[in-house]
Amino acid sequence: MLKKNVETALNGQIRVEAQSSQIYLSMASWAEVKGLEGISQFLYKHSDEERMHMLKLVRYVNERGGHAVVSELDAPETDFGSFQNLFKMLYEHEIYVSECINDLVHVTLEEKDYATHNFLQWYVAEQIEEEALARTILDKINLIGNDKGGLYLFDRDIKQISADS
Ligand code: OFO
Repeated sequence: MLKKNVETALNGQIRVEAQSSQIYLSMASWAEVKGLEGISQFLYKHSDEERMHMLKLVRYVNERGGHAVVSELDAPETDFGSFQNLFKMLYEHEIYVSECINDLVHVTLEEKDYATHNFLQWYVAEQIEEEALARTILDKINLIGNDKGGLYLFDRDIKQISADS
């Protein structure tokens, strides 16, 4: 049975993952409208992955005798300015998510809930990967600068990244 504190913290993370999914969906839609096909494909997939992260938490909370709560979300932005800015926002958002996961892990240690602590290790590992991927993307973006041909290749590359992952 989950302790109340842990259940509340997990429900908070359910909201964070749901919000992440919405933000990336909005980014995907923006990129699609701008004709950035590869980028939008990558972001649609990323949005689905966040929903999967959310669902995994929902199932866990309920399985442990808690009640996973679906809460209201903030409307994400609809205009991301440039694809460079979009990926900067994505990276910053992933750092924020990692901090949320760390706080959550901290609660499980305080409450001596080692089962939940163990369950959360998957998220800890996932965040390492997501941050690394976002950093790689930002490095690529810095390399191409404002070169149009570079953007074409980047869009193609990122399509490949999303097909491989
Ligand atoms: Fe990209 O964040 Fe979920 O965990």
